[in-house]
Amino acid sequence: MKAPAPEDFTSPLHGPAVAARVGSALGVCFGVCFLTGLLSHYAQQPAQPVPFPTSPSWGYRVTQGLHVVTGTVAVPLLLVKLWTVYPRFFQRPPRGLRRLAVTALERLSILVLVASAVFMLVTGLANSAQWYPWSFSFRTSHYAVAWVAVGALVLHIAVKLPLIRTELGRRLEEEPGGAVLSRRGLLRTTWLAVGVAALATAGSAVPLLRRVSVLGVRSGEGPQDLPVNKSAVAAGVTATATAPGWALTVAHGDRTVRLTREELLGLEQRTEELPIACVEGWSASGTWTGVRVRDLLDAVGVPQGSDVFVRSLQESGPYRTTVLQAGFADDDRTLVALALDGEPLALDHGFPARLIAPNRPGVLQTKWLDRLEVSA
Ligand SMILES: Nc1nc2c(c(=O)[nH]1)N[C@H]1C(S)=C(S)[C@@H](COP(=O)(O)O)O[C@H]1N2
Ligand SMILES: [Mo]
Repeated sequence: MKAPAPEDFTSPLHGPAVAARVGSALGVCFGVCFLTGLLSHYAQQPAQPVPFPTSPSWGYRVTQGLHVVTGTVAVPLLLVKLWTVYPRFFQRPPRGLRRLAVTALERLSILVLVASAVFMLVTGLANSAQWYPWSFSFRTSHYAVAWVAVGALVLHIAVKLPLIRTELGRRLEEEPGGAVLSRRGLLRTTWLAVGVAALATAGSAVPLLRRVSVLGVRSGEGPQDLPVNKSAVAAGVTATATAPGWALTVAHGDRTVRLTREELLGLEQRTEELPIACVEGWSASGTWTGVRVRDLLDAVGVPQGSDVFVRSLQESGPYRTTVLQAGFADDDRTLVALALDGEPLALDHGFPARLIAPNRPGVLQTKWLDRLEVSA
């Protein structure tokens, strides 16, 4: 059997008009996804040469929501884009060494682009569904491959720019009858799929959309109207978190205070409305009451501008410890929360006490606190 040639695919759906339009939308999605991803990666860096801002408190909620929505929307766009251009895969290699080399390089760059884009979307989607079927670190690999994808994308756009400009500048005439699906029809269907994907994901970050959010798997469950990322049982802290002897240790060098929950409740209580914004894209706002972290640091003489090492009762796992950078530690809204929406914190939300800070990725909002420490 003879392999097909690009000329065998006569449908205009495989032409450059559709590819340029869908490709442009895909480029915008990848761009937004890349920039918001860089931001999220930086926010999770323990040492930050430029301090991550603590305001607006909902900033990370918006950027990470956008990250997951643009990533999800890129899936139907990438599928349509690949389908429109796949006949080019069957192009015969040209004659002549020079042209052959150029073609080989171009093909190689496309291969890198497609492979890295698929990797980004698959790992990202799996992560936002809390499914980790691999053993490598999600954040490290997702971040590294993002640079490969963007590099290959920039090269691809540079090579295709003249074609893209011509195609986008030309009006898309409805082709004379006969076609089962017109180019405009395909584009309309694509935009519709994009809209559905966006709505289905955005619901986990936008309260009004929650009911239509079928892909927002994490929305709505959990006590106190807030989703739960890791439960107390899963973290193995049920016994230690409910032990009557629990106390929060606040240490500055060898100056140490230990405060029971009763004692913490006896200190000045502050109430802040702050969101939990998970890297997986879901987010929800809560009204938190507890003690200002800065008040606790003052009690052991911690100077302004100090990073705080935070430790959970949880005995293992990547979120057992976090660094609360100075900017967050000194912000008046950063609390050791004891209550949520006027009720004692649920065990799954970090009872007896959890950290909550403005504009901070959910992964760093440590639950089941054990110790806050600044080295002297
Ligand atoms: N000790 C500890 N704290 C943790 C986690 C964890 O696994 N262990 N998960 C974090 C993540 S990923 C998120 S999104 C938030 C979710 O808080 P919630 O479960 O109260 O909504 O808690 C954070 N705090
Ligand atoms: Mo999270």
